[in-house]
Amino acid sequence: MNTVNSERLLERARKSIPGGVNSPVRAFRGVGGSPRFIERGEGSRIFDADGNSYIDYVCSWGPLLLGHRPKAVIDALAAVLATGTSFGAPTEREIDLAELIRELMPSMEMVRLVNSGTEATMSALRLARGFTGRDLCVKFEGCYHGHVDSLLVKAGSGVATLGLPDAAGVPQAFAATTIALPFNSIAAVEATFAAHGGRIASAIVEPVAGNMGCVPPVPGFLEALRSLCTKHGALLIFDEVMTGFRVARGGAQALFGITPDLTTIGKVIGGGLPMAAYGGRRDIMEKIAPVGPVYQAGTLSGNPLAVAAGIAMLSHLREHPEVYDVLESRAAQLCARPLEGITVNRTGAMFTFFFTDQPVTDYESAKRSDTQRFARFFHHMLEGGVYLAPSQFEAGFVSTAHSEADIRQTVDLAAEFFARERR
Ligand code: KE4
Repeated sequence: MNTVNSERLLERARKSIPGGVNSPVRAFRGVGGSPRFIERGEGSRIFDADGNSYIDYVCSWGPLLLGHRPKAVIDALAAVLATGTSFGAPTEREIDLAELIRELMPSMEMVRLVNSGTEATMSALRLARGFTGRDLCVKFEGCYHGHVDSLLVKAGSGVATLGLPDAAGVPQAFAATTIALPFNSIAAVEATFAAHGGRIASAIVEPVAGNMGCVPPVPGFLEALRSLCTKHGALLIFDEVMTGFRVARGGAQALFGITPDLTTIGKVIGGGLPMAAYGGRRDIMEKIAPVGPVYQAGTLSGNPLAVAAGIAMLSHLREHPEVYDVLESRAAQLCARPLEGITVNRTGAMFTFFFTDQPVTDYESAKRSDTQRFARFFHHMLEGGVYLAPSQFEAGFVSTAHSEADIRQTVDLAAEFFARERR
């Protein structure tokens, strides 16, 4: 496969942009080799600077539930461009989108639009502290909630001990406000609330983890988290930036029947434009400025272009619930064939092929995957025209634009890899 132009562009990009990318995972550090510079997308496919085409299972890391350039979104953007790009003042569209979000995710009684998932989670954490008057937050190892200082932490020396910085530049004092626990460990959550219950402002969780690879909750885990938060007066925050409107139209909270106090959403609600939101119980959200004392702001929050794309996306999902039957069917077809030495985790249209023959239920078990073998698989697929997430510890995504033929082509290409390994 000719990648001369991508390689040349990477060399040029590195002179002006750290690693040549505007987000680290895009640099292919997890799999080696040189990232492809993408020129355009259409439906289920992306096309790189050398004219190579790929069936895309990254889908911009989740936003493109309807594939690249869905007509509804493109038409909405064309129309709004005629009116302007930003006003820094309230617009009716923002009300329309907030009402749509509330309709599809009723636990979000009030909504504040922001520009990224990181902004949404950072704001939700601050709001939880402001509402409860407490400082501590519980998170789970392997879950990623954006590059919020206090969430870039790793577990302390033992369960229920305060976190340690997990990235340069994060002060110990910030990390010490967070307790990082094993995902899916009810015992760890119980021990932590027993030790610190009265000091915990919130517990934030990806209800289906996507950022260690796809790891669904074990039965009872989310329920335990819900009841312990209620018992100790802490707020349960569902970070549905990835799962929202993807694993079900109402998100993981609808799928599992759990009502969080706050929810963060993003990705799908922007349809590929920079858009995210946080929201939840009215009594909590009314603590947010200008109504309440918890400050949060944003120049481009509720931006007309992003809001127009979001309204188009969510309106389509509201009017076409059959979308979720298509997503389920395509993803099930993709993950159906048992593969030697592979554990496939999937919830709806998000999935991960872990290169281990053991179950993957948390970050420790995910890390047992053979990342070298995954990297060989990744490049086999890339060379064959299938674009997977360039890391074992990421989720893959199916869109409604993925055809049965796309899935068959993908499954057959993967089978070639495993057959070749056996030779
Ligand atoms: P952003 O700030 O990247 O918009 O959202 C952060 C975020 C928050 N919560 C969850 C559950 C997320 O998955 C994310 C971002 N996800 C990554 C994918 N692993 C985005 C890809 C990237 O970092 O380039």
